[in-house]
Amino acid sequence: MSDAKLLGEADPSVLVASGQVEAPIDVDPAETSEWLGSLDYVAKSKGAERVRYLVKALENRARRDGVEIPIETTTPYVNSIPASKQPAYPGNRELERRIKSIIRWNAMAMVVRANKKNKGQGGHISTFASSATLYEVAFNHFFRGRGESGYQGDLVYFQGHASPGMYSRAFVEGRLPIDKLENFRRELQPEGGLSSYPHPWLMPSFWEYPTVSMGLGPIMAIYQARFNEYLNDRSLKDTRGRKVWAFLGDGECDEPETLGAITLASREKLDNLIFVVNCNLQRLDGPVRGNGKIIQELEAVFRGAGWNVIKVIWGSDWDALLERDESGLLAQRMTEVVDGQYQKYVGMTGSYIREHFFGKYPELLKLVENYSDEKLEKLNRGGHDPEKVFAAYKAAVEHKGQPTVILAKTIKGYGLGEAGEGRNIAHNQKEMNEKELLEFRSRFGIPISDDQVSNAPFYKPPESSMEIKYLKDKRAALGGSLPSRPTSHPHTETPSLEDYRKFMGIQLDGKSISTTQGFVRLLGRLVKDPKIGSHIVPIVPDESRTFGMEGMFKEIGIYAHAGQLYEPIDSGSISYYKEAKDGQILEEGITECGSMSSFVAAGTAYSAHGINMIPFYIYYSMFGFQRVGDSIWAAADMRAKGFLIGGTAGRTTLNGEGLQHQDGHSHLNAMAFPTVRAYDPAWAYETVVIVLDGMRRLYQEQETAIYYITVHNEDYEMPAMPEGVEDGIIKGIYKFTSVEAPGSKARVQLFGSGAILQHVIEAAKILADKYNVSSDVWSVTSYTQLRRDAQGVERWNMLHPDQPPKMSYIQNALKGVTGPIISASDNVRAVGEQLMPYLSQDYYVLGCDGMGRSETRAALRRHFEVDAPSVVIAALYRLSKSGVISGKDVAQAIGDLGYDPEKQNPLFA
Ligand SMILES: Cc1ncc(C[n+]2csc(CCOP(=O)(O)OP(=O)(O)O)c2C)c(N)n1
Ligand SMILES: [Mg+2]
Repeated sequence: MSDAKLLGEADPSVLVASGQVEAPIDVDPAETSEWLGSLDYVAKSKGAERVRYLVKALENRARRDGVEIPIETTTPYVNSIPASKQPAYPGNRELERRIKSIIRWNAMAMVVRANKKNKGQGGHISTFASSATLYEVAFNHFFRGRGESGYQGDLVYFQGHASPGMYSRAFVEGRLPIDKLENFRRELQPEGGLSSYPHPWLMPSFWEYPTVSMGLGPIMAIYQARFNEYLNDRSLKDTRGRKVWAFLGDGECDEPETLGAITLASREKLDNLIFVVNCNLQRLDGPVRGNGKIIQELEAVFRGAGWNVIKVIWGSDWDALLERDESGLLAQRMTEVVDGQYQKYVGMTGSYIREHFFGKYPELLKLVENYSDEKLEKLNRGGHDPEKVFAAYKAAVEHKGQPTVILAKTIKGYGLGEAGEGRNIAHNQKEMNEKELLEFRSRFGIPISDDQVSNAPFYKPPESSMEIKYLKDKRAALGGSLPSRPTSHPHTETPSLEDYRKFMGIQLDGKSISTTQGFVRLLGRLVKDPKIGSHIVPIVPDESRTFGMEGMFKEIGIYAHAGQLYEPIDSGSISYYKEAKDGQILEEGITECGSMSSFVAAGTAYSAHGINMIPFYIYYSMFGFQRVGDSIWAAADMRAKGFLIGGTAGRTTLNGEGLQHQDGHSHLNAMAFPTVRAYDPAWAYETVVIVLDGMRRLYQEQETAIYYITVHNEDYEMPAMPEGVEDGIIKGIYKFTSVEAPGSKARVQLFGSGAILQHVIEAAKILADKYNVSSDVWSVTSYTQLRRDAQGVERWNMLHPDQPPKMSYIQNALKGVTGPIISASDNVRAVGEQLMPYLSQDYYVLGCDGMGRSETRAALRRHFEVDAPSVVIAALYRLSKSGVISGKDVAQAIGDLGYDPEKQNPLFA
């Protein structure tokens, strides 16, 4: 056996990469035994603390003498909690096993039945099959429900693909009727159905956290746990004792979002957070780490990040073997075998396991000489052993000062046998033949007869049964069932526009500022508002100074659970970097995905905690919808409410930063998000109106929406708000001004948005002064809102052809106006073109299609053809189409305005 390459099965470089370190070879066992004997003596006589001290002292001495000692981030491939430290199991193991088997059966039946009825309906059997014990132990002993208030208990992020298991439990608990289970993935059926995955949008009284876009669940859970601390530290809600659990897959850990924020959790000492990683060693296509060990790799990553790591690898069947493993050879063998090989052992005979696993070393063969092949085949994994899982959860919930990750080893498709247990194809398994169903039924002891089994009928024990009584008692004792989401909304009185008139008069009207500054002044006022001030949550990813928000640092402080442990370098300045335990600003550092997760936590505080928190997430608009669009989609699914503020917006207005910063398409992205109401205001008062109206709708009227408002960083004079424009601002358009040309020969309608409205106003003057054309100038605050309204009206008219047609807001606004319409904005043309089908007038749109670049604003606006002369040319051109002006006159104007007709098309420039 003492082959020099004792650990020879895996390539050493792979072992290092996966956090495994090769064991050195013992060249002097007698000497080793002497040292170990001394250590044993100290351990016995003086305890663990002394042992730690001595080992550290030895290590330090060796390092001083130049001995390189590798830093090990992993422990041997055995359970973190040895059998000797395992607490007694408090539940009825037999009853719990029966309940779990029933839940397993119904979860499987739901998918099999759905696919029998409609081939290809989809669904997942194998994920829950592997994680059933992980969930059931938590349901019976740990997860706390919402309690009497409806807003207590734990916050649980269920792994998306395990949804059938959660539905199945809810069915057995009597929370979901059988009709719903029959309609798994058939959500448009009259009786209603069940959504494929956790979607609060589709099942608002059931699901709380959408997790199926992998990676987003874990990062949202981290920020949720931190937000709970924020609420507590700011004395807004007592969240102590509420745990956040995130269940995820081992394959899911390859998503950058999954692990990307784990250091935040340890830095903030989030001991209210528990990750449970179901390490079934497989993802969709095959092994997660065929040539390595995912559990060891994750242990190293989480340990390095400062987490408490609990490995649950081996079931109780292995305890006796490990106890007799005097030489440590079994632990060594467990460590050296790679995951691809472990996957192979699943479903292999006991004799194969004896030969290939234990057979590597004669000592190990001897260890199992009294074990039958059948017994070897049944040696279970830790994640399927309730006692091991219970021990891990108990340690996790009691752990202080660190978040905990539980790495539980399981088998994908556990119990499916031939139908996919541990097979590479397991993930996509959704059908089972009669033989497989029979085996499954018998293995888990479900009382369904042989002739019934092929239909995979649902099974629920009678209400009077021990199983149902036990399961209900357990949940009642833990505060009720979950998942569960309240559908009523708390009510918050919000300020009115009247309350803000004075503020607008003093701080905005007539000031030469940008809409960004206008917004920041508004935010400064809002955080002091007596009605809602303390509920505002400003969130920034290291961009406060970009937006001129640093003045708020001192005023309301940056949230830091630890307070401020240093004297800030700028402590003398009025806007010094003030961190405080009750700080209000969430300064997230450079992480849009993290900031978005905070937005989600704050924006759903109404359903998670029963209080309205009002998030304002302010960021570079370019790094929003296109960068974290999936997180925004999750926010919409979660029915989050709040305000996204896309700062430094406008492809030509953010001029110096160049191509990767200049956003002209976030409004294009935003239009596809049904709950997002997107605005591109030109004037500071428009922002005030949108925000105040939005707050009223969200927190007073209980609407569900996310407001997206782009703000620009160009200074210009902000006019006072004209009379009677509030409704137009909110609906998306209002007439800002008209310019009459003396002896006018024609009239045009000019639409402008954001910073480009100034150029539209200038164009109106040029048209009047030089070309005798009068115009009406409109501020379009939201093409998307106008389009949605018009589309709804059009649809109604189509479906009610025999009734008088309705008019859309835009049609009404433009009733009686004459002349072609020219639209210009700092966005791609498609944003303005949304209105094309709904306008009877001639409509022509200018915009910023193409890559941005660094230049002056003037040069960029000419380049993209949205400056005043561009608007004038477009207006004259459209007038020429109706014969009011000749083509020759337009050509003349192009020359007069210093325009190069052969200039490059900006789209490809
Ligand atoms: C962002 C994202 N990419 C891809 C998928 C498709 N997908 C669903 S499950 C899955 C494999 C999951 O493997 P793992 O995380 O190990 O979970 P398991 O089912 O094994 O517990 C994949 C690729 C997804 N849901 N989300
Ligand atoms: Mg997996």
